[in-house]
Amino acid sequence: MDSLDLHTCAEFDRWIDDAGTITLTAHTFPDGDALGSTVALCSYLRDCRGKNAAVILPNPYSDDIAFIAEDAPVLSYSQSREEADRHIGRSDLIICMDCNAFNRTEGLQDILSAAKVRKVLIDHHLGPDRDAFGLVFSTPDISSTCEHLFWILLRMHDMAGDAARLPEKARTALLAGMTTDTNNFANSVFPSTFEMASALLAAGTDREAVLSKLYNSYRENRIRLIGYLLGEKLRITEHGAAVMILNAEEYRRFQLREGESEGIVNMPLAIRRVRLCIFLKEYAQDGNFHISIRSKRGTSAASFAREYFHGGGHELAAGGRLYYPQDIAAPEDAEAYVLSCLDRFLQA
Ligand SMILES: [Mn+2]
Repeated sequence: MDSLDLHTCAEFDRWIDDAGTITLTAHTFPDGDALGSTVALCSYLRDCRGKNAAVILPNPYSDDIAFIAEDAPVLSYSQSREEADRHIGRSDLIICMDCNAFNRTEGLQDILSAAKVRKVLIDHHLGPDRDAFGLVFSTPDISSTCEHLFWILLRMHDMAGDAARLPEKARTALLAGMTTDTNNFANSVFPSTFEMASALLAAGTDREAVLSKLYNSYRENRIRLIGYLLGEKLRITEHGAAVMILNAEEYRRFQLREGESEGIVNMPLAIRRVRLCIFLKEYAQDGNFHISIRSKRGTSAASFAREYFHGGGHELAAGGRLYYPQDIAAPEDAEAYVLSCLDRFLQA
C-alpha cells in the first residue's frame, strides 16, 4: 500500500511504546471488519508488545462472527459497563477502528470523547473526525479497516514487514474481517487487498477454515429467512430498484439474532436489471427501520443514503435510518415512502 504515511506509522509505534493500558473500540453493531480489526490489533499489542490491551465494543457482536474473538479480551459496553469503565479509566491510549467518529460508538461516546489521553483513528470510511484524534489513519481507497491495519502493523519496528511475525490469531482476524467487508473479494477490492491476502496465506493462515466458519456455519433460520425474503418480500421497481422490508413481527417469527440478516441485501443485485437494492429492518415494533443499501457501478448507494435516509457510507455500500414519525406518518407507510424516494432518486 503506497499511500501509507510512514511518519504517522512511526509516531504510532512510539505511542504504543509509551502506553501501558490500551482501549480498542469500534462502531456500534460491530461487523466482521470492526471485530476483526480490534481483535487483531489487541492480539498484537498483548502478544508482541506486552501491553494491557482490551477491546471494548458498544454492544455485543453476532454469533456468526464470534469465532474471530475466541479467547480475546472483548467486552460489550452495554453488558459489562463497570469493567469497561475501569479499563478505559486506566488506559493511556485509545484506538478507534472501523468508525470515523466517536458518535458511532453509542453509549461509549461520552467517556471516550472526555478521556484526556492520546487517541488514534484507524478507518476506511469517508469523513473522519480528525479533530478528535491525535493520529489519523483514514482512506476510503482500501478494502477494509483490517487491510489498513495490516499495512500499518507491517511498519511496526518489531515486524520488519513480515506478516509471519504476527500472532496466528491476529492473522486469522485480519483475513476474516477483510473477507466479510469485501464480501469474499467481490466488492471494494484493490491490488493491495490481494497482496495482503497473499502475505497472510504465505504466513500459514488457514483461509479454508475462515471461509467455512463465515459461510458454512449459519443457523437454519437465516437460510429460511432468505427463502422468504427473496420468494415473497422482494419487490423490483420499473427503474431497477429492489426493495425488501423485514418488519418486527417477521423478525420475531424467524427468531433472528443480531447479524443473521447480514449480506442478504447483496443478493438481489444478482438480477441483471437491478441496479440498487434497499433492505429495511425493523427491530422493535416502533416503526423505526435500519437500512442497508447496495448498488452497482453507476448508481450511488452513498448518495441515496445521504439524501433520503440520514445515512451515508461507501459508494456502492451504504446505510441509514428511517424514523417514525419524523419521516413517515405510520409504520405501514415505509414501503410507499421508500418507493417514492427511489422514483425521485433514480429518475434524477
Ligand atoms: Mn469496515
